[in-house]
Amino acid sequence: MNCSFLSVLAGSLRRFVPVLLVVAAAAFAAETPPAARAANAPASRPPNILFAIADDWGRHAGVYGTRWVRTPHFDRVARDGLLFNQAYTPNAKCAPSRACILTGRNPWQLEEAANHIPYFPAKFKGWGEALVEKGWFVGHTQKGWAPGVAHDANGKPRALTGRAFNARTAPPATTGISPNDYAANFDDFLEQAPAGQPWCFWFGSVEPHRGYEFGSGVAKGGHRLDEIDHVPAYWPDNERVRHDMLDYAFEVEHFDRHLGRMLAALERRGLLENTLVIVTSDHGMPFPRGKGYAYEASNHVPFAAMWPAGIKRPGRTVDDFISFIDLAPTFVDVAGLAWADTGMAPATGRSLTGLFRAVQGGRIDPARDHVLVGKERNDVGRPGDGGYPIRGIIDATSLYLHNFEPTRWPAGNPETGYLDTDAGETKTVILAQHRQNPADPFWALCFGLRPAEELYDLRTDRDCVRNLAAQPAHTAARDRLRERLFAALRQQGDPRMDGRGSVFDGYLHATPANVGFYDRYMRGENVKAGWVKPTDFEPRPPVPAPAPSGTKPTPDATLRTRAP
Ligand SMILES: [Ca+2]
Repeated sequence: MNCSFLSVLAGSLRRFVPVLLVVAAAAFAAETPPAARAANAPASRPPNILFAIADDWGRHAGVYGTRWVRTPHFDRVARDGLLFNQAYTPNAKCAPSRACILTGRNPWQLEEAANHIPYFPAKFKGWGEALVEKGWFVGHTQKGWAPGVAHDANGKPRALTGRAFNARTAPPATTGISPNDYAANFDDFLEQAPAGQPWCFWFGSVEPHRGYEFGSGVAKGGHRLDEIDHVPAYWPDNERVRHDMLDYAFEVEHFDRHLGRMLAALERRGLLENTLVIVTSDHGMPFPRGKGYAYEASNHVPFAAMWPAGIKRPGRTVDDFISFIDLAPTFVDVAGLAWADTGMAPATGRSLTGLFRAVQGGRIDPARDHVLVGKERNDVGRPGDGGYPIRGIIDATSLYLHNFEPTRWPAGNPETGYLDTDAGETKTVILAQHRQNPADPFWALCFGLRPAEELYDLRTDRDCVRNLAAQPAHTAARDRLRERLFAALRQQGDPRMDGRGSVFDGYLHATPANVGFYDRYMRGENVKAGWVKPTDFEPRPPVPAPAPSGTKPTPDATLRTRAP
């Protein structure tokens, strides 16, 4: 055997072995049930877990190419771990998004917890509770699962994300930023973590949730209005909107700075090597047509994972589609637990550990080629506390949405201030423009009625403003996506698929003062909504503006009867 043969052989192996490992990892992830996976988990000590979740942070980070939001610490987690390009929450609102994270189930599989501000059903255990039962030290700072009420079957408050660590405060940089000194509270948590016991900490910032201090991004963050390279096509591009975006950026940077301090604390204590750090956000930015809707800007989230002892070949970028329902199986998996022993309802998501152990980037597991999204009632503000039910599917080329009640207002009724969209400068600008010019296209894009079906080409239309669903050239693609979506929903027991969809509207909102908001307001009662401005309320229902080009309502009555 000569040297040249050896080097050829070695070269062949180098090319071939990664392929084998990838195929093995994909097959492992796709076919191995959770119980068997736990048996295969490394025998060594499970990692600690730091789960950092921002509130309303869209997919804006330096490592994604965003110039106007600076996130050196998120970028570091991605660089020293994995950057996920296609991570989605199933539902772009705080409480349902976090319910999916905790349970591994989609919103339509969570009864009341599909809604925002619900009574979280006692029957659905989360991984935070499961880890405590298995001897983990679990804590959180600020926002865990929220907002809503979570009691056990005996009416006792549940600790879905462990003990609260909120004692430390620091003067905030703006009036919109929390005084919680998140990183100092993490230090307290680490001080109290018993030696030899695995721990899990949930860092739930309330940034960049609104409100913002107007102009703070420029005045205090050192940003410039011309840093923004793209104002989404559904907002007017003017100084007020750009300020609003930079004020959001400044709050993202606050979250990122605390993340940096937490990483430094782990390094100081020699804990970084065997800690799984996952950094993400519950959903997209709190602007019109972002949070609370079901577009790219709503559900597509930043996501990076670092774990020096457990992630192979750090620095990879993963293009597989992953969903928040994959997080619960991941945490149970790395903890070395069998799902069946956790007492949690069956998960729909799948552990990400196969991707951690893979060796290449890009597309890894062929089965991870799409995600499902869907919502029911977010905020109140429609007759009878009705929601705006949507289901959707996203793959590498398309986003398809099915709107089950297209006669309802997607962001909530105009007369009650579009309650699904938090108050803010961009909302104020768009509503003011519309009052001056009823044909203003931005109002129609953000607050106007939607057709029953929407289809967007994500390769050319990331802003999702050119609806192709009614165009003859795209009906085959539309029908194929609808069938794939509905087949998956039927398999997952979605009440929308068998005529029981209205059950979600009937679940009681957990803030008694807001129950029946729309009907009480219209009867003349002085009902308050602290998250919008009095000027957001329209004096009378606007006449719906003509649908923007390509978004004509689908005149397909059979569709509605097929999909109750
Ligand atoms: Ca949120």
